[in-house]
Amino acid sequence: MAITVNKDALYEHAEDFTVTLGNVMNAAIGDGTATGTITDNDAAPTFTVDSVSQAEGDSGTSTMTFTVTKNGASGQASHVNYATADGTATTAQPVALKDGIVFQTRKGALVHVVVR
Ligand SMILES: [Ca+2]
Ligand SMILES: [Ca+2]
Repeated sequence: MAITVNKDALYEHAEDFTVTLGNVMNAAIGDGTATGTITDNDAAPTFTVDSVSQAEGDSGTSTMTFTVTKNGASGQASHVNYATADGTATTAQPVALKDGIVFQTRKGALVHVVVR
């Protein structure tokens, strides 16, 4: 027997199905069940984040927004963590750094991460 497999370009888990023998005539069924497994051959999507430059201002606080993009098609949800680290701007200076926020996105979605 031949089973048709539909190809796609989505990153996804392996998928399986069952084949079962039945309605036997003049014989008996021994092991009459089999599993077909379709393993995925597509690359996992990637996350990218763009650098941001913003004027400081003279008083109060402002928000700096970093855009994280998920690149590539996927048949499943993905998530990524982010962390900030001191550079020449540190937590002792006007920029208060923050980390540990998890965001989740599905294929093609854009997520804006706000660092306060
Ligand atoms: Ca494929
Ligand atoms: Ca696939």
